[in-house]
Amino acid sequence: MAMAWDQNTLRAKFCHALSEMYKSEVPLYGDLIDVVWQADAKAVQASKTLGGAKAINPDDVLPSRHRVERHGAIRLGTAYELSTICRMFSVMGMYPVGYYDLSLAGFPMHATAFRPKTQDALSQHPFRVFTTVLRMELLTENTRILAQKALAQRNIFTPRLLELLDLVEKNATLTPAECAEFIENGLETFRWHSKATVTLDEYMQLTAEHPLIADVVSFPSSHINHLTPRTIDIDLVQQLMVSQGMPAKERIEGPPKRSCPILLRQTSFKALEETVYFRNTFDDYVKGSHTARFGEVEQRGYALTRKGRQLYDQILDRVNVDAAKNKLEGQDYEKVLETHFKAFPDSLSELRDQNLAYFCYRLTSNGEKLAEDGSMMAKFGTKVSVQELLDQNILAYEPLTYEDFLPLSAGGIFNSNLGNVSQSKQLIMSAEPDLDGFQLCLGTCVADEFHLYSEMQDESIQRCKHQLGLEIT
Ligand code: OOG
Ligand code: NI
Repeated sequence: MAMAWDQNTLRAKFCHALSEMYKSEVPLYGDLIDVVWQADAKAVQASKTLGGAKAINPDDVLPSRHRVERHGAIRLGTAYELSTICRMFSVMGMYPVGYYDLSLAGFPMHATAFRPKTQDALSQHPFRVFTTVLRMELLTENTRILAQKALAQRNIFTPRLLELLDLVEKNATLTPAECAEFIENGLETFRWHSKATVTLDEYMQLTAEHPLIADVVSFPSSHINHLTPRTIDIDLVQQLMVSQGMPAKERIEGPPKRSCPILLRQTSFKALEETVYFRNTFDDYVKGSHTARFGEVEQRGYALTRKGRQLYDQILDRVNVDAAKNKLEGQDYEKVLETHFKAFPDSLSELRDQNLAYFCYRLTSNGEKLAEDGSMMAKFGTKVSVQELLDQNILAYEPLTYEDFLPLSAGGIFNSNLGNVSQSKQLIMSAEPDLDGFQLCLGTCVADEFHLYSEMQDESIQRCKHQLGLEIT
């Protein structure tokens, strides 16, 4: 009899298989994983020596959640590719969350992240895939025609994968054997192919307009372009990458180092130049090269509310205006970044009081005792505020982790790996975000990430309320 499949297990297995494939394709990625291990071991050791004074999120050092890739990224060309990837990821419990307008950073693309949506699924296996798709309307006409022709000739999904998608949608079950086939066939979509589907001339034309267009359009699959483990000390990883002679990106993207880490900080080693064989007019191949694949590291901080995110965006904007005006780079840029970010509160209580971040609430041991002996009603009546329960040491809170991405940081990662030389820059820079167009290609809606965090926060309050037998206002 057919068995229902477990999405979390399938996602974990797929991520593992993808990681093995990528390590064999890009050996430097394996070296990066070693660097992350070294850095994390050192950070844990340093924290012990300090008597644990340096805060380390216990979730971060749990091997089960931490020692796996947190995300990967792919770039797609058509609505068909995007909607089919959406079907494929949903089998693994990964759903489109968030809309990212990359024209902000000068790229003719927009994106979403396919990821687990619940705290339970995230903690079972957090893997997600940042997925971009070309915006044809932002290409010049000649390039668009060439891109559309090349994309129309490829199918990045194996016939068996497409059958399995139909099957699972019809029956809502997958047998263990079908799950194994799903992984094997699914990997083919992400595999690297050194034989391009275009000629060298066509490749040059695409690259001249934007290297990213060439990366999306020239190959028979949508190769995974990077995988990203999580670290607890990204500054140390950056330092180790440089000292071990890895081709590290110049700077860490995102906010500066703080006592309360917010959102996301990322760095990478730069993409490698790889041999590619381009189609020749006579059905043979000419040798050339392509640069796209790299390895990345991320350190995750707290999820911000819309208000917190607005403040983050405003500050980053000020930093970038300042940096552009004074042509700041390297250490000078870092200093300005740090100075401007002093305007962002850096203590848990301020972040909470000013409604800048999301939190998960739970009962303290004192709260649990009170809940057990049923004396809450007598003490507070039926209605009481969260603040009062915090003041009375009945509730405690901890920040929710940011599970999403940042478009400008993504732009920085793109840039250090591809270069930003666009012939249709005017078109791109004046573009508006196009969420409707994106959702039309996707065939469904993207979830709003703020809504998901706020739901998690509310649910935690509901749980406390239930345990205490109170109405919390
Ligand atoms: C995606 C870059 C975005 C991140 O970590 O921000 C990304 C890409 O290079 O295709 O993965
Ligand atoms: Ni990434």
